[in-house]
Amino acid sequence: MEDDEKTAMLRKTFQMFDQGKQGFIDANKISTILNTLGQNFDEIELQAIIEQTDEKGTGKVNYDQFADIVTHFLEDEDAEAMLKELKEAFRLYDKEGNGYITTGTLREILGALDDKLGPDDLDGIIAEIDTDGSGTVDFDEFMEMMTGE
Ligand SMILES: [Ca+2]
Repeated sequence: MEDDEKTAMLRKTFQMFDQGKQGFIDANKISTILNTLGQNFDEIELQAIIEQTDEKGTGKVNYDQFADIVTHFLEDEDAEAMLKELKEAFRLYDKEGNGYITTGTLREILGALDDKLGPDDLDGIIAEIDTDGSGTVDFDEFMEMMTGE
């Protein structure tokens, strides 16, 4: 991610959570935000960084503090690289560029990956992956399948 993109994304996220437009958000919302961003983080490390940043222990952070905290975790290049790989893998299966993979295609992929899986096993796995039961797997569902998050 370019720095400009990163800043724009952080601003947007901050504004989304600063619903009262007060210029600060609750520090305890940051773990939810990191989850929303699909960012891996260590809860203890996060708390330590929040405490460092929110020196007075107000439980709130302004945008600059928020950006510092989140950027600390976004610097995890491994996670970024993984997301890129996942997107490429998804594109490979989503040959027509529909933005989803049908569960039929997924069934073929899983069957090819593990020939010990029977039809019932595949049904169970697919029901777990296609969490909204739409009969298609979008990128979010695909990512969940691949990362277990
Ligand atoms: Ca779905």
